[in-house]
This record gives sequence, structure tokens and C-alpha cells, in this order.
Amino acid sequence: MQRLIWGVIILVVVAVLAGLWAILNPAMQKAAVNQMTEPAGVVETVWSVNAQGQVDGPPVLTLQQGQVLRMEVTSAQSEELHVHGYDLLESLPAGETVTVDIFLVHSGRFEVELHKQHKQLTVLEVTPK
Ligand SMILES: [Cu+2]
Repeated sequence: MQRLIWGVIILVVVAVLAGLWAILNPAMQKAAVNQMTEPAGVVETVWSVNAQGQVDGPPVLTLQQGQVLRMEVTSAQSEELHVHGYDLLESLPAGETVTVDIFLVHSGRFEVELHKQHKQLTVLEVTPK
């Protein structure tokens, strides 16, 4: 009888672990994100930052989940661009235009910062599809 109880306990533990593995497995989470494989169009937007750190470009950009945002950013000073939520870091050499494509798979409100000047370049509002 005790053997049977231990058998049931072990089965339950194995089932719970298998379930957790399926939920937490990064490959399975990636597969869910990859279901969105067809970008719904590219939105090109341009920003420039002058030597005084003044930003010229939209302060807020509203986009649809599934679109691709093509950011063209030119900074007079060398900078580091950080797109929050997408964990995207891009260095901006002084005076050069850098193009960054972001496939907007995540919806939400994401700040885009210039780290060296502690400045907000813009905010991306990605509305769910
Ligand atoms: Cu940041």
C-alpha cells in the first residue's frame, strides 16, 4: 500500500515538473513569438539629436503590433540608444546615421533612451493586434 502511495506521489511530481518545463522552456516561448512571422508593413521614422542634446523627431510614436519600425537616428554626440522592453542597445557614433529595424512583436509602452545624456529620445506605444 505504501509503495502505491509513493508511486502516485512520484507520478504527480514528474507530471508537475514536465508541465513547468513546457511552460518555462525558452524554446517554446520563442515558438509562440515566432508565430508572428509576417511583418504588417514597415514604418520609417527619423530622429536627430543636436550638439546641445535637443531631439528633433516624434516624442511619442503609436504603432501596431506586428509592424516593423525602422528607426533612423543621428546624434551629434556619440551615444548609446536603448529600446526598453526589446532589450536593444545600439551605439550611435557621433554624426553618423544609424538605422535600426525593430519587429514589434511585443505590445506595450516602451521608452527609447539615449543613455550617455540620460535623455528620452521617444516613447513607442505598440497597440495589440
Ligand atoms: Cu535605458
